[in-house]
Amino acid sequence: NNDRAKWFKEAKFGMMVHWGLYSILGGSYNGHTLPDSTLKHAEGWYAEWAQQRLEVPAKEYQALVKQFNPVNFDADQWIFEAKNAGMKYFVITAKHHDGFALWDSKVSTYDIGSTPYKKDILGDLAKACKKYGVKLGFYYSHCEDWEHPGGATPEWLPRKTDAEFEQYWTQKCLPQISELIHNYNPDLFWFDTWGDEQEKTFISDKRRDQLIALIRKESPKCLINGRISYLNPGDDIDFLEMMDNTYPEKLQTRPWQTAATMVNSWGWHAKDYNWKPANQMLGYLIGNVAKGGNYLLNIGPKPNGEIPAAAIQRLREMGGWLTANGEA
Ligand code: JFZ
Repeated sequence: NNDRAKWFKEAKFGMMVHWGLYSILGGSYNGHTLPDSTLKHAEGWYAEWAQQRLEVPAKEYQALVKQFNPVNFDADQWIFEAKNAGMKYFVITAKHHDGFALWDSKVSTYDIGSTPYKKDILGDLAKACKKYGVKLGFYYSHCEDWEHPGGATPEWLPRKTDAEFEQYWTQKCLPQISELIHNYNPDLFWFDTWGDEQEKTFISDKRRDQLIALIRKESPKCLINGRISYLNPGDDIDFLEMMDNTYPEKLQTRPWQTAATMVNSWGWHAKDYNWKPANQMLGYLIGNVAKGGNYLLNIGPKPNGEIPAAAIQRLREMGGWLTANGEA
């Protein structure tokens, strides 16, 4: 369906947000900070991987729900900054690999309803998106889930059986996708796989098509990204996803985008000072747009709900340039 993706092709520039329990840790745990070569798996900067890479015991990690209290969260301000930067869509981690649901989920207590905050974060964001004319998307980790006993885990941990994964799939993944559609009517789902061994079997063509069919039935307008099955996205997805921070040289035939970071990490990392200058990121945006693609630029808000000042500054610099050049 070419019509469905029309807005996406015209949108060019979007905001991604990684925000969840990992934001509380900010890339550090128990005296270790990512990356840390003294730990076996603490490679890379991705703070949203802290539970696994910094070896946080599951019980202790999951107890972070009692600390998630973003009192300074202001949905209107977030979406205002996105709009002001020239962004036309917004994609937030409804559920990342840790399995925590950023909304009040009926099928899991590992959710916003168990936090002291409790408020309807995704509802407030949906409202603000409507107000500013910004499309709403949800990142949902459909393969990895480190809370459900059947969800996929990193390759160095014991592998779940297919029957166990099926439990996760039918008890948590599919019902939560339905919930997100019915509660918030999103314009897009951003699924995440990267072609590892588990994806090949857990996200079989059959499960991929089952998930696509569910979304098509419940929300015909909703876009689905190619990373629903990195190795085998099939013909029914709406756009391709490049590798993270990767900018293709060639023109693509299908709509596509690059998701990218302002620093090294996606989730908030208090010691990741590797900010890319605004003009460098404008270069990536322009390069992608010249080849018919989009640029989905990520922000990692702090646990209290604030967008880091360095990110705000860059958003405003980019928006200022786009406005001055008649592009926003
Ligand atoms: C995944 C996640 O593991 C990560 O935490 C973040 O959410 C990012 C946007 O997506 O990481 C990936 C996925 C795919 C590739 C690299 C990192 N890839 O294909 O190169």
